[in-house]
Amino acid sequence: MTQFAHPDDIRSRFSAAMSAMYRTEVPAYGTLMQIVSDVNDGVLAANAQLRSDLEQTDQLSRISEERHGAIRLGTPQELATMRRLFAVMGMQPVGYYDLTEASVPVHSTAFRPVGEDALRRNPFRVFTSLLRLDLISDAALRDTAAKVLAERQIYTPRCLELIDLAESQGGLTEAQADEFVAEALETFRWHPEANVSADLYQRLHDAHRLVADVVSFKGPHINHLTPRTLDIDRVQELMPEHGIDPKAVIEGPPRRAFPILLRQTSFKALSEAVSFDGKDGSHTARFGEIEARGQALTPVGRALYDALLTKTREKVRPAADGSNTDAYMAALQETFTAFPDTLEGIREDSLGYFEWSLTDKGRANAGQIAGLDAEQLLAQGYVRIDPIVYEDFLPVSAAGIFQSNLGDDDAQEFAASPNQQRFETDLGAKVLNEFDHYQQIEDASRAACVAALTKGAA
Ligand code: OOG
Ligand code: NI
Repeated sequence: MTQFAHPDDIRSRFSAAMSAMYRTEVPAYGTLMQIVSDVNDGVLAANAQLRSDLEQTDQLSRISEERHGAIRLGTPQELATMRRLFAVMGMQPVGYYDLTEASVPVHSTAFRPVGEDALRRNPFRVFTSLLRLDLISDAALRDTAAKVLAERQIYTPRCLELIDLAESQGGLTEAQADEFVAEALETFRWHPEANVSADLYQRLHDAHRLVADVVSFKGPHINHLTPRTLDIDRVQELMPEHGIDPKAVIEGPPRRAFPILLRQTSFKALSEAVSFDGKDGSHTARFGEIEARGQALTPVGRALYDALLTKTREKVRPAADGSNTDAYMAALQETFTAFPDTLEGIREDSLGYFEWSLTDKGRANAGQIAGLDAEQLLAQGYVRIDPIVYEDFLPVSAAGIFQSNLGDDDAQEFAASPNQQRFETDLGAKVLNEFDHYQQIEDASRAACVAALTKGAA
């Protein structure tokens, strides 16, 4: 019997390799990692309750490991192969995001580990977008772009062989896994030589900056890597002191006692030297981002979140130059007073998902309880509930991140046109519905607690 490397382990190696590569490509990322790590240490030292909660739920070790990245692909074939590549490291497509809503001509999914054990081992995920050339109005340009994309091969030949091998063998040996990580990394590398002439680059750029970013290069360079921080407001504040210029506002919900969903901020894209058929030029695409993750919301909670965010933006639209940041943040805070900020309140209104686990008292009484249901077991301290962490993304936030590094001068508008079916056909699989998934985690954890405690049920 051959011993295969565990997909979680391959993902950890890949995530570390990607982080090391990005650090050399984008030095400000290294600086940001250092700020985040210092702030996280400070928060944990000052907040014993948070440290203990993270320890209890076995999440402490993943915090410093935690990051996501993002790429933008050009063709359905590239997307379908990317799905197979990520599957080798235990990452599945979760969720469908339509970015045309925000005038960005892509639709996306997040490849990520599913299931608690895999997330604990390493939660690395990649927000993956597919360009929608069909939305480009200039037909000649569209055809030219399609031709350029059809001719490129973003995967190394050995990477493709190893994906085939992983599928046919049912895994990769340790040595093959190491080779796979090195080969897969090549796809995400920055290439300073463009695939197109300076003239074509300009035409693509005029259609939409994002089109130029996808079509002009040999591969889908990783465009950011995002560490998770325990205090995003503090990191936002510290960035300028370290020579990093953050975007004006933190996307997502306001600061809360019980964080929900996702808060994100980024720093502006770098201008990088590019050679277009030997002619010197530049391109801005790659940037840095940080995020803070809170509780996953139910469809009811999410609807309330969306409504309150819309209401806030009707009052104050955050300006990219930061001129009304304080007014926006104040309006956000004010509007969100309508969203309960206690665990009881969130649970009472069925706004968020919770994970159930045994307390010390519960473990001491395993298999000995009769006649109590889950709520009674909770009330009597045999079990505890903790918010389930939101592992996904937010379209409005993603749009804000896209926009902040596309510049504020992009004129072309697109009508919203979600097309999940088309996306799934191109992907070659259905995306997992994130709400169903969180619901399953909650239900399974509650059932497991009841079973572990109940007399004669174990
Ligand atoms: C992806 C932007 C979305 C996030 O964290 O919401 C994203 C991109 O710019 O390609 O990464
Ligand atoms: Ni991101």
